[in-house]
Amino acid sequence: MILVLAGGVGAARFIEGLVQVVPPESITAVVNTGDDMELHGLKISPDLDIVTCTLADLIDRQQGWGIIGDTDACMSWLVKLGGPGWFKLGDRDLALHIRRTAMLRAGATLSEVVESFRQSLGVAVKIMPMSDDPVPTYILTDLGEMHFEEYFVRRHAQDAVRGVRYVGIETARPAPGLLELIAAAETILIAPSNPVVSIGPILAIPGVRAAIVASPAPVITVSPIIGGAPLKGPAAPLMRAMGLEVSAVGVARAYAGLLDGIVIDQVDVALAAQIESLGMRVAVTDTIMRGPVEKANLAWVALQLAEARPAAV
Ligand code: FO1
Repeated sequence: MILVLAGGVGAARFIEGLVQVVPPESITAVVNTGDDMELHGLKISPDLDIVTCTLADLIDRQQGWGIIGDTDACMSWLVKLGGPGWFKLGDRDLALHIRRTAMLRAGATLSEVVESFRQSLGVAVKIMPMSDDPVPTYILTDLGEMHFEEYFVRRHAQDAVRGVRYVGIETARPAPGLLELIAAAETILIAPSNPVVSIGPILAIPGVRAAIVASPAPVITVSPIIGGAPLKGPAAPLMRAMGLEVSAVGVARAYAGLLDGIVIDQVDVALAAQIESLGMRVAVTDTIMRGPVEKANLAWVALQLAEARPAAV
């Protein structure tokens, strides 16, 4: 079984590559819930929905989130009635949040909701949240602390980042079965997601990092930073705020102590020696997932790097 630590858009695309290389049933995606929030009285789980809907081939591929061909009739009325309009929720997308909120209110856990949606939408890859406990990510700015989505979507990541806080992380429990999956995994992949606000929360769940260190599985990541910048999203200011250089080297350091290998983009080939000196293997390839072929190649290279373990001494 291959375990993938996943954020949103980049992770979903990477898993679309994996399913071309190994059976989908052999993959379990552990997804960040730090972006989760309540809006319009609804429980919203952006990364879980992005991964689930991408793998169901229902995602709006141009945006990377939301449902393909969705409409915004309800959203326009929500705004007309004085509701917040900064987080775009399509009519079909809203069904996910309405159904999730109803199930949670009826006593279901987030894991149960995710499993129910996965089956309803016909996704073969197993999907689970990192935790069933709320662990919202807050960004500390000069205006005070705000939820990550307020920082990123509402305020367009314009505020200087003074700190990042995973609220409730101290008492958050790994999702049921997660620690066992980590121990049983034959390979652990850290998807090309934001190291600070997508992968960071997963690794910060008490017990997760130690379980990964104790696991015999090789741990491989794919750098989401290419040529000193992410393709999309606020990884640069967030990595800088955490004292991480915005490069493939910074990504290698972000997961220090966990990695057996990292896949970096060909534009960063000059960084390979420096990263290897950190004690991990490096593979260099085209990491920009333009289409299915590039996604499959990237997944294949990552799995090859996992298997290229040094001969047992
Ligand atoms: N991102 C935006 O930049 N603007 C939006 O209006 C927006 C709405 C949205 C609705 C549902 C959903 O699942 C994701 C949505 N996202 C939106 C994406 C999301 O903010 C980020 O991509 C993730 O939280 C980061 O991985």
